[in-house]
Amino acid sequence: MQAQDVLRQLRMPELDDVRQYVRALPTNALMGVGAFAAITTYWFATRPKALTPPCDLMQQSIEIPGDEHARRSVLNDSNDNMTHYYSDARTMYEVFMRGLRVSNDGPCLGSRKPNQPYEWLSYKEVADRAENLGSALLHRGHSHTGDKYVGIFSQNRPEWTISELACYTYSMVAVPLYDTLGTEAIDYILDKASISTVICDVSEKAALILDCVGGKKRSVKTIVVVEKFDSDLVTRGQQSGIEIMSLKEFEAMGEANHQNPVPPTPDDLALVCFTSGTTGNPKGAMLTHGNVISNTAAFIRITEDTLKPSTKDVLISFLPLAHMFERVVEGVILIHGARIGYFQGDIRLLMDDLKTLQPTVFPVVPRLLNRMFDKVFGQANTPLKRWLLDFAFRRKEAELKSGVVRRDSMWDRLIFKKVQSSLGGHVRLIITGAAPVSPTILTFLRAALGCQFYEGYGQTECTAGCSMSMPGDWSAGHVGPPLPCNYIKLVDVAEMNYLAANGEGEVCVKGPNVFHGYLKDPEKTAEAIDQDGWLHTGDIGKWLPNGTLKLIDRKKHIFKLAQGEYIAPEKIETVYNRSDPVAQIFVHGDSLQAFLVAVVVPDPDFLPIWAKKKGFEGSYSELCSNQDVKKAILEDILNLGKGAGLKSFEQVRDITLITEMFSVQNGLLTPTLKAKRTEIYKRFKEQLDQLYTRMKI
Ligand SMILES: *[C@@H]1O[C@H](CO)[C@@H](O)[C@H](O)[C@H]1NC(C)=O
Ligand SMILES: *[C@@H]1O[C@H](CO)[C@@H](O)[C@H](O)[C@H]1NC(C)=O
Ligand SMILES: *[C@@H]1O[C@H](CO)[C@@H](O)[C@H](O)[C@H]1NC(C)=O
Ligand SMILES: CC(=O)N[C@H]1CO[C@H](CO)[C@@H](O)[C@@H]1O
Repeated sequence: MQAQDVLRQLRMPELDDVRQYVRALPTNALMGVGAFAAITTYWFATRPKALTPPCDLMQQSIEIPGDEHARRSVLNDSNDNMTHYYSDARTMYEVFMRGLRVSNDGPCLGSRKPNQPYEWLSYKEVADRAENLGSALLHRGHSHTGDKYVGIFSQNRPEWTISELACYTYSMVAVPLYDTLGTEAIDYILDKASISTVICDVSEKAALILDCVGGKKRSVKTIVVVEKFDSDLVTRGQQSGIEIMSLKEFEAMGEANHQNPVPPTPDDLALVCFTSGTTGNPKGAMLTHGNVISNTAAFIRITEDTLKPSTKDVLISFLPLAHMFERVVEGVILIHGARIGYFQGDIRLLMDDLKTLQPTVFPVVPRLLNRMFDKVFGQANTPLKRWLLDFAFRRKEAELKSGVVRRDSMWDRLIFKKVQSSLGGHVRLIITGAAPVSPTILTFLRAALGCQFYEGYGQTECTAGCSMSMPGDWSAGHVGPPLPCNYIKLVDVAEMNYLAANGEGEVCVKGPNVFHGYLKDPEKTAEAIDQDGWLHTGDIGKWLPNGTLKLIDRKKHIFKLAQGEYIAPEKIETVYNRSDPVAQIFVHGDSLQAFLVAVVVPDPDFLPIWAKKKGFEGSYSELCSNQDVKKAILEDILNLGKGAGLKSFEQVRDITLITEMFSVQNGLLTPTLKAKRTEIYKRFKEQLDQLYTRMKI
């Protein structure tokens, strides 16, 4: 096949220059697949320059003096912490005011109705509405000294950011709520933060708050609803002593009772972000303005020479604002007077929103990247297309390795144009965070999308990020060096054989982005931040030779038995879990005991079949209370343990059978289906204690 045919088959109109170049070559060079050598030559001839990285990419972090092997970014020449970037923007309130000034009251927040263009509120309009809303909150009894927590329970939309700014304008504190917390957790939060006002987007969420409160004595007095609601909701509210108001009414009330702003200081609280962990109730991470500003500043610092945002930039906002990742990205946008366009609230319409908005900034999570990757590969449905896709990827990957990111090469025009224009065609910054992304997918999409594409790592307790990849380092499989706002050190986890001296250990973070503890929870706070101010993340990291951090493991739940042996119960559970009659298992031990015990939930479907083979009859609950069945199950899991190489002290000595499945509903699993170990222990403490007492007799 001739090169021209290959090109024509792809139906790419703008390739005349390439065709001409190809035509000018001797015929034999054009034969077959060999033509691609010529195209490659063309590519070399037109190869662009790499962007200049902000530091030597072979040394992206350096060790700070002291014996802890802590490391910091190389972007500052001293051991100063970076608290802010612009001295006129040291709180989230000032961030907004700066945006208002530098954009000269330009467009700020945009939203759209189905199949309509975006409509924009200007910076001044947003600030005015925030003052009205904030004044109404004060009028209802909120104040920065007393009742300062305000619930925001909404999808991303302009009113979210207006409500948040209303809080900041009067030094009050936003407390984001979100669906996946579940009613029990939401009720817990309302109570913990003594929230008297919740701003909801739709009446369903207001109803959910009423459900949470139920007949209980709670602090909620007002629910403000953005969208339409009916009189039933108002009546239901009245029954619980809660006033339901529309946002419009509420803003009008504020306008009639206007108060002058009471701007916060960097040390004032900005948000309390509740996160659900694997144990117990959600924890409210307290973040100050200074926390958020330092994290924002670090991002701006890293990219200041390669990507400084301007008023022309547009962010597509669809990742939940209740999470700090999206909040920090919005901060970077607002501080530069750029624009935020919200998706319509339906992720299935995101592609349409992208095409209409044509954003330049696109924050993503790995799940979405996986889907994009699958889609691009799905479309390459013939061997030739697949081969071309791979070939084009290899060429662009080679460019990435030399630091070049672009989307004007012939490979972009030939192959990658489609995926690029599906994002609106103007994206120049993508940042992924929140979960690990596969290196293969990251590298492929970096090549395909041809824009600056960063990977960050962090958690709410350090605001959002503590490390991020550097401009120019487009290699995957690490999460970059520490941000300029924090140090990172790795701490020994001896029981898992990770030692700081080998450059491995638990990732610990210290700096002005580290949170100020969990709301009214000194115990959990002390577990997260040690006496020297280091946040312990629970992730295991490893330093790479060029000073970047690679995440390699998660610190497991581990305890010592009385004789001093370390036990990782999850590892043992995974082995025992393979037993046919076992549906769920919880292995328990503590350092006062010399052996392990477990509670087992037999599988309701398999237990009867399995038991019958062993000669036992009866209903599920009869079998579960049959001591001989228990013995048979114990024997089965011990055999599995032996086969899997568990040491004798890792094998359980006895078990007890229970019929209650661990579930999200009964509070024994997290929404992501991980075992809440503390809760499971509490629930079955009596049975577990009995196992120990029985063994001693
Ligand atoms: C930087 O921050 C750390 C932890 O917050 C603190 O211990 C250190 O003294 C700070 N350094 C400077 C120069 O302020
Ligand atoms: C940094 O080191 C890692 C691991 O050795 C490597 O994969 C990556 O390409 C390096 N980055 C640069 C820019 O050399
Ligand atoms: C046990 O096995 C089930 C099904 O095979 C799986 O969903 C579950 O995650 C496993 N649990 C553990 C602790 O390995
Ligand atoms: C010593 C030093 O270079 N400090 C700098 C760290 O970074 C911030 C933000 O760029 C600068 O303001 C400091 O001067």
